[in-house]
Amino acid sequence: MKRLVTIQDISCLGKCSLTVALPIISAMGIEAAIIPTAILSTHTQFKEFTFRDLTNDIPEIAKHWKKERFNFDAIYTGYLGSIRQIEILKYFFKEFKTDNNFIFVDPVMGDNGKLYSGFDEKFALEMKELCKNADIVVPNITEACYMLQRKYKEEYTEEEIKDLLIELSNLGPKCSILTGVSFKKDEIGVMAYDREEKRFYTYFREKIPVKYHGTGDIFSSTLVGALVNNNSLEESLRIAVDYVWETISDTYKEKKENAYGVNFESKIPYLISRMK
Ligand code: PXL
Repeated sequence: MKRLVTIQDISCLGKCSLTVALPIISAMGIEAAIIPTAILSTHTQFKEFTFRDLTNDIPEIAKHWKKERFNFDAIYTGYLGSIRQIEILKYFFKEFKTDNNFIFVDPVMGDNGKLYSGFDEKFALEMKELCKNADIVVPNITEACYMLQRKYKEEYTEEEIKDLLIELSNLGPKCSILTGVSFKKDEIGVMAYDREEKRFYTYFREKIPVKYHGTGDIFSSTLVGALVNNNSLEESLRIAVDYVWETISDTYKEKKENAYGVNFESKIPYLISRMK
């Protein structure tokens, strides 16, 4: 059985980070080892939340795993709570990267042109350093702009998105993927660049006029799972976009706004049907 490790927070309620990564990756038939970076009562989009930092546990866990000679088919990082965690993860990557696995960094920091509560520009530049050590990076446009110190805009041309993708992959990753890309009013999806093949990929679905929290984490968890299961980049992007679309569509039938999280659970049978 394939095994990956995912390193991100536990938001106890709110359907994001580890509470979506674990069920999705498991449903895809992959063992999910975890390193929780922090425990929060909810994610940070609620008015209040508790935050227990687990930074000091990470090196201890890594040390134990190294002693046991555990290895992983992928290393997937998401929401990180501090700059020190980024430093520790650079070390973790060196220790656990092999010729047969890949490092997948989702630089979770913000959306809609703004950073989430608790992050600043300095953190974004440190996250950029972590991305230099990745094989695949998956920012949304906001996160890409903060890392590349570009001004965020509401609309982009295809050439501008291609420029962002090339700049991201020139940091180091073989593959850069931008989420939340839209060139037409009624379509939204992803665009990716494979630096070695010098190829761009796009995949769009019809836009559902609502934004739910946690869909970025669902997208990344599904994408990393599809790649670990040996799907091509092109097919993995389709599986991840389609699954996210299904979850949004299902949620939209029952709640149109102020929704925290999507009905990803009811669409797990659909996700399984997409596995070979
Ligand atoms: O979904 C991204 C995410 C993950 N974890 C925490 C968050 C957020 C976004 O706000 O606050 C704790």
